[in-house]
Amino acid sequence: LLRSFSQICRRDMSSLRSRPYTVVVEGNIGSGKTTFMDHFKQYEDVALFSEPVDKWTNVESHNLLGIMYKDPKKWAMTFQSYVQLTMVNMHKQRCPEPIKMMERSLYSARFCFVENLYENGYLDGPEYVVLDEWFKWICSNLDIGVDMIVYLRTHPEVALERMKLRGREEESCVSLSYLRQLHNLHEKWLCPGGVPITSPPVYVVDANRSFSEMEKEMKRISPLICNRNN
Ligand code: DGT
Repeated sequence: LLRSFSQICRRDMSSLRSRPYTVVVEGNIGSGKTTFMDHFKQYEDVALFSEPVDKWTNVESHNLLGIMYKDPKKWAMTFQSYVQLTMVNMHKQRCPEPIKMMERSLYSARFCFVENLYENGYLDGPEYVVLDEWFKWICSNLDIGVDMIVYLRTHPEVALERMKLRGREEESCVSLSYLRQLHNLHEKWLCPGGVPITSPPVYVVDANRSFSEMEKEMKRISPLICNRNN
């Protein structure tokens, strides 16, 4: 399945671009995706699409993120099903600007979170298969390709510190071991064998550094995203 990821993105590239140049910002919980994306607010040709956490915490007044963390065995399937819907919506949302920058994607939901919940026994076989069938159908029938991934790579310990500092109530039970598992799945997907995949190109950022140091990195990466000739 991981191998088919490149094919999904390649196939879509040849399909006369029914979508804008799409950059996806990935990284563990607390890796600094929001801060990274904030930097791009200054560019007129970039449209920012933040992760719909507000929807996840309030679907007709149900806090799906909260109940998923409280009782994953009971609610993981419901939550992932909704994440998948909101992510497809984000991939397909109209974007008037030539560059679309998204926080996370359908892919991290599938390759990192769904995988992790299954490996930990929070999703049963039938639930996992149904989510996967939906995922595969979406990939085969909708243009949800990605042109570039920015991977904010952090030590899980650093991610934990930042997450605690932010203090999102739903995440109070998130442990270091959970962040380690998610970190390993991001690595397996984006940097198998320690080397970033090339299709779509993955730009790896050492996001352990302070936010002021990260500013320099953001300035360095901006021209790669904003001044392309395609
Ligand atoms: P940042 O700016 O790097 O600190 O980003 P965060 O931590 O605000 O955003 P993110 O995507 O890492 O996670 C927001 C919350 O939603 C966090 O508790 C993890 C959870 N989450 C995101 N996507 C999924 C998913 O597909 N499945 C599950 N179970 N949780 C998810």
